[in-house]
Amino acid sequence: MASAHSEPPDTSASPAPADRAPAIGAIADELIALKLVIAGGFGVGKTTLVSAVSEVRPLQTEEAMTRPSEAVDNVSGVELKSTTTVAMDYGRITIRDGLCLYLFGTPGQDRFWFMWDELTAGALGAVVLADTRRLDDCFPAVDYFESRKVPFVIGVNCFDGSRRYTDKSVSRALDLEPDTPVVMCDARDRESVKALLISIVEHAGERYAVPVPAAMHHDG
Ligand SMILES: Nc1nc2c(ncn2[C@@H]2O[C@H](COP(=O)(O)OP(=O)(O)O)[C@@H](O)[C@H]2O)c(=O)[nH]1
Ligand SMILES: [Mg+2]
Repeated sequence: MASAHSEPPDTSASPAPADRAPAIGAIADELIALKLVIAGGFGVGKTTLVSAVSEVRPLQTEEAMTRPSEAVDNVSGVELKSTTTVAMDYGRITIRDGLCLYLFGTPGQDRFWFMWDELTAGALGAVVLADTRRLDDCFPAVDYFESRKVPFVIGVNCFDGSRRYTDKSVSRALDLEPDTPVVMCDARDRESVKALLISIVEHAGERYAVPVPAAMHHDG
């Protein structure tokens, strides 16, 4: 049987400076818990994504949308959306033995901006979900993470019937830094979301120049 754990982290190299990044390589044999933020515009599929992969019953704070909030939250282009996340989504997924990802969804509505700093504190990175029919909606999240140097990937949630774009054209349209990955996904599909989450862990690992644990070798 091929071992997925054959490469212990090289501890002989000089240790990473303490002020650099979460020491994700240093504790490869122990439980690693990483925090990820799931961001993106209103109705893009954040709650759906967290629910699709979470092993714990996602803590959701969906509320039926009231008439007064309809005026505040822009629902144009978001079909059949009758609930809204009033605070945040929370979920957990085990990628392999010993590697757990904790997911924190941002509230989509502009009036909850004040929560983003709290949510992002201590996060390894972020996923910005995008809907190509409303690409502009993810600009604020892209700006937020770029300006704070938080590694992120774009997850293009491919809604049924929406036009397909290449990762390059999405990257150009959002004016992303060239190394920011763009990953096509289906927020309803566990394996698709898992692949998206692995891509952010790997991207953050490269960004921080920390050996990403053999953890990333996953079986299906
Ligand atoms: N067809 C399709 N519908 C989706 C997908 N992702 C989310 N939805 C639907 O889009 C609506 C908004 O999703 P939601 O997760 O609440 O968005 P949020 O505001 O970002 O949390 C819900 O009715 C979902 O069922 C998808 O990938 N395909
Ligand atoms: Mg939501």
